[in-house]
Amino acid sequence: MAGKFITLEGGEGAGKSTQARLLAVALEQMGVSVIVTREPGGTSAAEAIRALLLDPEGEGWSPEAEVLLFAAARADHVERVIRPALEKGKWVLCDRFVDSTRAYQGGEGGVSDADVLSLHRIGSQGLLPDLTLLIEAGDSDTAERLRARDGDNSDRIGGRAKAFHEAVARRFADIAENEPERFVRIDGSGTPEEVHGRIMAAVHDRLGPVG
Ligand code: T5A
Repeated sequence: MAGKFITLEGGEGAGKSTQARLLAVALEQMGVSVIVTREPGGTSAAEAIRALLLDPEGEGWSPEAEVLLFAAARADHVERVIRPALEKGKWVLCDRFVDSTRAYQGGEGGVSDADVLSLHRIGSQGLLPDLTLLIEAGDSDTAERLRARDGDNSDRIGGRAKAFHEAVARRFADIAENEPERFVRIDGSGTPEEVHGRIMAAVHDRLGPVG
């Protein structure tokens, strides 16, 4: 596959979507053909699964059912959008991917990392990004950003307890430390432009000259 696959990971409000957009603009200015997509979602079927998973009024799912739904949404997304784009030489920027399942449903979420990765192998042929940017912003920064944007409205997973989100952050950090060849940890504090500067430095460092 000729294109590059970059994922952005981190907790709610870390700035993933903002940074995906800024990175896409910068890459396009360098002559790279880019698509920006997200998980759960990215295809009509996967967006339907997203609605089932995140509906704050929904009954909720067992950890096992939840992990299967994320894997099913991802399988469709990989088959219909991500692989075809990479095969055409496009760069794919994806807001969350399998590492979110490992961090949220794995560990504290109740499903083993080995099981999450097995489902990923079955559903998505184990596709892994060329580069994963883990954006880490402090609790006070993210709480303020989310309050300003969402008020009291959060989705079913985003609305879980603080301890759950702290465990997710630790789990992301552990995964990144164990897979240093794929991950770069990005300081998510400061202005969006400052974070973008750190991301561009990481992309050049890991993927070489662009364009
Ligand atoms: N989930 C997902 C799982 O449990 N398992 C999985 O496998 C997957 C794929 C998805 C939910 O599903 C869970 C995780 C999530 O709970 P989502 O809405 O797609 O939900 O994801 P969130 O991470 O919740 O999305 P957010 O939009 O809340 O976070 P982002 O994308 O990290 O943040 P962003 O860029 O939208 O920024 C948030 C706000 O802050 C501002 C932005 O303008 C925006 O208003 N902002 C900044 N403000 C000041 N300084 C900066 N540097 C800023 N950067 C952004």
